Amino acid sequence: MSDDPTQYSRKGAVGVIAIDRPPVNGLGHAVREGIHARLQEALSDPEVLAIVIHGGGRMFSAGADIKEFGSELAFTPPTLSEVIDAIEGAGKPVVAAIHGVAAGGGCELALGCHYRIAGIDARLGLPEVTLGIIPGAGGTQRLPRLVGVPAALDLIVQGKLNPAPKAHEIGLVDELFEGEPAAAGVLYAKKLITAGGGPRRTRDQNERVEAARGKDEIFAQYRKETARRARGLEAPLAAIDSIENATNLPFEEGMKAERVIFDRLLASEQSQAMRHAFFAEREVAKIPDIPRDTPTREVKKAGVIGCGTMGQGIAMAFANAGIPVRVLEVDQEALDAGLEKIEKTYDSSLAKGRISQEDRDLLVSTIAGTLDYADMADADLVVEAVFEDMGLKKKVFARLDEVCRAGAILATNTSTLDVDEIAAATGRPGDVLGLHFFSPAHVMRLLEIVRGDQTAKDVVATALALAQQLKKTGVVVGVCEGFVGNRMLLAYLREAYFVLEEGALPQEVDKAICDFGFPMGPFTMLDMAGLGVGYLIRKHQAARRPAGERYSDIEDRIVEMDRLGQKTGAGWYRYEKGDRTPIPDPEIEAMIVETSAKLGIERRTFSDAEIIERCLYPLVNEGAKLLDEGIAIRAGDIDVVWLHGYGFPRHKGGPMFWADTMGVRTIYDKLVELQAEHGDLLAPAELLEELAEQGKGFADL
Ligand code: T1G
Ligand code: NAD
Repeated sequence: MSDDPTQYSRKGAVGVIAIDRPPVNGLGHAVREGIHARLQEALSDPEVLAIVIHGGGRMFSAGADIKEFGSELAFTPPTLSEVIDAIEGAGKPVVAAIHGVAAGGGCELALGCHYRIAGIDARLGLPEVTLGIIPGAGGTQRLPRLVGVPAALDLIVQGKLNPAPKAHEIGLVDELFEGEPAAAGVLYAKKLITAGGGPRRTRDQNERVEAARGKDEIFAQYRKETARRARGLEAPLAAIDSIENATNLPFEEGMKAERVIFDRLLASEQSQAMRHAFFAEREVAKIPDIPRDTPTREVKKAGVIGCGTMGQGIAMAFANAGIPVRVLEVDQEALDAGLEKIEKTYDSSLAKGRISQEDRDLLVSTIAGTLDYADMADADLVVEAVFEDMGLKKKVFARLDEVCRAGAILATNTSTLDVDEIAAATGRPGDVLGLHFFSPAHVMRLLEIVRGDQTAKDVVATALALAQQLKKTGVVVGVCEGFVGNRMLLAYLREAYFVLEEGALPQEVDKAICDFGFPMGPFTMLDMAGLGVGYLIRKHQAARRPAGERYSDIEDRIVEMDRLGQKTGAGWYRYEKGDRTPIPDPEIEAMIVETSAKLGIERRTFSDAEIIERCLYPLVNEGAKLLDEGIAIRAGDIDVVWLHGYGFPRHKGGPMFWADTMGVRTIYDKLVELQAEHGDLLAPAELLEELAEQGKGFADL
């Protein structure tokens, strides 16, 4: 075995197998082969009375090597199930010593061992459903035998990693340890030998599955909740089926059934989409001209200018990451109002039991208010979040340029404005970039990192590191109006408005988009975000709109009726007091119908498929333009922006991945058709045309 990422050593009567395949000890073919061979070595060594398996580097194992999926190697013997069966059937006790993470196949490997010990800060779980599959090497059959059906359902169907103390509590782990896994494993194995502890096959421990045999109500109830929570996802429901099999079928039959389900899901579009999302999320941090080891600047103190909707959330994002932050406002009244809202938000988290009183007090004390720019002098990074007005933002940046220390990073949270023009208001454009948070900023995971023409590489690298610190997904984008997310959003909304003028109603469009997999449709989303920001942006754009270009003013008229959405109890829909359920409003429907008449448009019905085409194809088309212009580095980055910032369904992989599943040719042809009918706003992007003609997709870029 030339490429053997496993090592074997003996510590007295204990044989030690170490997995050493950075970065995450993925159980690719070479690793499986190595473990299998080392196991035979230990089993055939008469001196060895017990065996320990542990991982090298930062974890036990992240499971099957996802990169091998779709290649022959994934199923070249020994398969993972064969390796696990060999361990389980061993005549000597085998101990899994887990540190860092044991996920998926890594956890299944441990389930096949006779004993499991885990580092106090380790995490264990079977997150396969997050990849659109189910555990495929016995996880759905062995886990319920160890922890019982309810705990197994929670772990597998929700796909979360459990902290080791919890894993110990439910019986997944036999003992917790501190320190090195190899040493802890050997110590435990020696105790076993002394105590005469022998092999203990998980497959034989049937008590806990028998306890749930025939209790269909457990599974029926879980299916009901899961169908609601994981709307449209195949894997979570399939996992319930497989766990139910564990209670009703003999082990081997349950294993066979698990394999059938696994293979079906592995080939599914949903799983391909979710695996794409997994790797796309990891690719976003790789910037072609900025090496991963580029030194970053320290961000230990932060500042925020403006404590409105975004300023409050941004300040809380810093505080939640343990970074002390000062917020500056125009006057005491505005400052007090902003700080009060922050306290209220933490108080509601306290009331919901999400944080303790102590945490609440600490977080609130991490945020301080000021009216004095001098208090920004020692900040390492300042984020501006004042009104969306270029003149005002330039004034703020000029002031920050005067007071902030050399080397401080100055960021703007603008949604649409030109970051280079803002940077030019300072004498240090290399230290300026956009940090585009999404509302609510302390919750939404996406952070668009807007790289200006002169933004220094270490500033971009620092922003990427900061995104991780704030538990956000940072995506680097170039400067253009609306950057990646909002620019595509505008194309999507534009067509949604036009579809209303041509015959659909808000609730029909929202239903089609919801059924597609979004958490909500455009009109419910607009009412939730507030119609004010969009109105200002459209007013701002009006001056530059080409004469004669089609424009729908329905939403402007709604805003001018002081209907700003949920916060005013009415927008596209109306809302009962204290209730966020959108209620179709005849007044708005009448306004839409009257608009069609005024425009001379004969209204018609729209199928859900037509609504999807009309709203999502232009969104993809705008994505293609953004790739062409180099505003987005990769198609996968655009997918990550939409998955984390706009609720694009993960089981569709993101707009660009979805476009490939639809076929770029299909989308191109449809856009050509729509352009002929509705005008050049729907003209296909050059890149889309190129790919269509070459029979390629965005994945080929
Ligand atoms: N296979 C291949 N590559 C993987 C991988 C895996 N399982 N897990 C991580 N990587 C790569 C990742 O792309 C990145 O690469 C690097 O490792 C560091 O990852 C039969 C079939 C373990 C919690 O779902 O959740 O087992 O970008 O940045 O933040 O039932 O990685 O550096 O080139 O995420 O410290 C089930 C997936 C597989 C766990 C660590 N396993 N991994 O997080 O590092 S299916 C999972 C994670 C399975 C069996 C089935 C996380 C992590 P690069 P990272 P991290
Ligand atoms: P907002 O109106 O809620 O808050 C702006 C705050 O800035 C107000 O509290 C105001 O008092 C303060 N302010 C104004 N002039 C100031 C000055 N000279 N010095 C200090 N403070 C000043 O607006 P918002 O929604 O928080 O938006 C802020 C910025 O974030 C805008 O650029 C907007 O485009 C952008 N943004 C908004 C959203 C969103 O969903 N609301 C999302 C992303 C980005």
